[in-house]
Amino acid sequence: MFYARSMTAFDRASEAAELIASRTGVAHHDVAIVLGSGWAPAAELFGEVLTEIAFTDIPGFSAPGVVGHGGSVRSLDLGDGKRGLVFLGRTHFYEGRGVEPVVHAVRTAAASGVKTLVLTNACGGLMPHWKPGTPVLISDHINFTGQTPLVGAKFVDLTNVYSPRLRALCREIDPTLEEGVYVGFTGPQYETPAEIEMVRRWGASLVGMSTVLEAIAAREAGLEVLGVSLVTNLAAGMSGEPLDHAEVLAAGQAAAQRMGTLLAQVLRAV
Ligand code: 8IG
Repeated sequence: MFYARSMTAFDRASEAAELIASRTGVAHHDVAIVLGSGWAPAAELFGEVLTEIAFTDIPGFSAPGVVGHGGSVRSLDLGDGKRGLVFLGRTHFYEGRGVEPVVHAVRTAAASGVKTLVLTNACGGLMPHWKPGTPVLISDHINFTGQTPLVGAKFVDLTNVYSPRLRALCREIDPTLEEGVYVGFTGPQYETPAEIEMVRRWGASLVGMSTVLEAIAAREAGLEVLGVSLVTNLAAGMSGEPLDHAEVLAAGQAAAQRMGTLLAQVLRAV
């Protein structure tokens, strides 16, 4: 008797990787980057786009629901025969579809042969000198979502989630880059000033609504991870102004050149 095994999240990622392989004509990609809101202008500097595929064409992906979040995958020529995947936009946990869609791009990248993953995001900053438009390397995270992409007894080590090697490489390229601990909230509401004071005492300096679940899924898959945050606003209660999504997009525009050149060099060096 044959019993059909039901499809797992990893099977769905393999299907997505097959679609990407057939559309791009290459079986493997080497490095992938997930672009958060505000980062799209930087993508123009990464390299020649050979293929662009809408998320709606790829199994398991869906069109992003937020203005300023893209919605496609690009295959890039990085030179020396190296190929990169750029995910323009991501699924957030606050969209209400659970954790699997949030980490699907990461698992698709892993199923595409990728060994190095760059996760970018826009976030709030707790350091007063981090003006909107400041890129910051993620040194570590606090997963405050109450969620995990792992199912079953998978005891994934998270001692060095954000690769010390890749962070050192970034600081060689740009010695002025600072680092911070990122706290992942589910959102979609921003924090209260009391919540910001709480995470400040925990040692956090970046607050956002993405990245942590993707980083965990990436470590489960054995990928080397770099995390870069674009600080687009001071965290709640620090500026005297309410938080606003439009300033996120404006800060991305202003910082695109700096972030684009940094990441273009990183993608070639890894
Ligand atoms: I952009 O201040 C952006 N995303 N949680 N807090 C959280 N997410 C953010 C913030 C912020 N700014």
